[in-house]
Amino acid sequence: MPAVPVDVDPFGDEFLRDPYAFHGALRDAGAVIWLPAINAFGMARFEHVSAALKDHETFCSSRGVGLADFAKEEPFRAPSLLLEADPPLHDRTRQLMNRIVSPKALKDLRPQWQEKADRLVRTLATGIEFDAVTELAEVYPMMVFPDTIGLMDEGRENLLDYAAIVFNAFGPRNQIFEDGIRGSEAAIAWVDAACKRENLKPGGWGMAVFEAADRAECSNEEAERLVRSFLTAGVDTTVNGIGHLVLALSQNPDQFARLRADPALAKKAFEESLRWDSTVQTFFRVTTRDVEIDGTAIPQGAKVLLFLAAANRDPGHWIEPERFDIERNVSGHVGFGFGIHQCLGQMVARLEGELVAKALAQNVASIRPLGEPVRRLNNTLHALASYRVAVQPA
Ligand code: OVV
Repeated sequence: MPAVPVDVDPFGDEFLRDPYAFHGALRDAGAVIWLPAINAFGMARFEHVSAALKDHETFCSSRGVGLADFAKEEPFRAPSLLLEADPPLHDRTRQLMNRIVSPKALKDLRPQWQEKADRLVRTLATGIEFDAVTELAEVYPMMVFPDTIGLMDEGRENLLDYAAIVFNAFGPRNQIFEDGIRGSEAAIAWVDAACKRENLKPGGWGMAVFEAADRAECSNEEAERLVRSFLTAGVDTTVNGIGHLVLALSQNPDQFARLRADPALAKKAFEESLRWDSTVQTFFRVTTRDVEIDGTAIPQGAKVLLFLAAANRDPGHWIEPERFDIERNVSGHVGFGFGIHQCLGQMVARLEGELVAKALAQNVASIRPLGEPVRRLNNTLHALASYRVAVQPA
């Protein structure tokens, strides 16, 4: 059976502005769909998205996890040694990085990160209103993450621009990509410099990668590129994760009341916000062989777009998936992916999200939307530009 064609452009403005309006049609069309707009296959049901993520031998990453097929096209930048790699390379680099982003490292960071979240949220709560994106979601990760890596102080504001460019580059070379890339040479040059050993502070996660290189766990060139992974994946993701956490809590006062009554639900609240609105909406894989999914053939060497966010709201898997419910069991959600590539920084993101949720629960009596969020269109991220909320301090 051939894949059912679905005539929507998953990187068009209309789709990116409200992807959730289109996901139902994608899931309903079939287990495997054909997307003529981008000449690629797609999967949007939970069962098949999570199965593909788990089967990295059939659905590989080394030919790129964006639309560009590295077997046929020049990558936008030197491929990531984690995200755009398969075993055995991936397993070596991932092991090295896992030792740095360890439970112990996160445990040590918690007290300082908690104090920073508390102070920021308490200050914001004393006003009548604030912008949950520009004054909270974009601020908090920048208060904690660059220092943890040990980044140079000058020019850190380039991180958000750089990440937006790279996440756009996973899609086609559309207007969104072109608009982002214009005038971006400085941000790219800054990131290249920031990844170098001589520009990293001692004691940070960046220098720790070079110390692994000194132990011959990787080359110095590989170390630079692994540090680049921290810089690319570590900021815009948590910015928008936290943004959508606040969006969800403010639009669902009953859930915020539950959280206020039991701040220990903070961790679950952030996890549910990631299921409910998944920051990384999509990633591609490439088939390493002819494969049949639910009776539909996908040939070897095909790009397959995995709709993570659609899987996370699949009514075939979740009860009332549109409902934001912080007490829901969200285990198995694919907001951080699944399998060997599952987010390296998930503990970092969870810690940031939990601490912001907890700070809101303890310091804010009410938080309500002042209108709709303003979106920033990105080919991969569900991103926010601005979201004003009214607050009362606790
Ligand atoms: C998950 C992710 C997104 C973007 C870049 C990277 C990883 C990387 O490894 O560079």
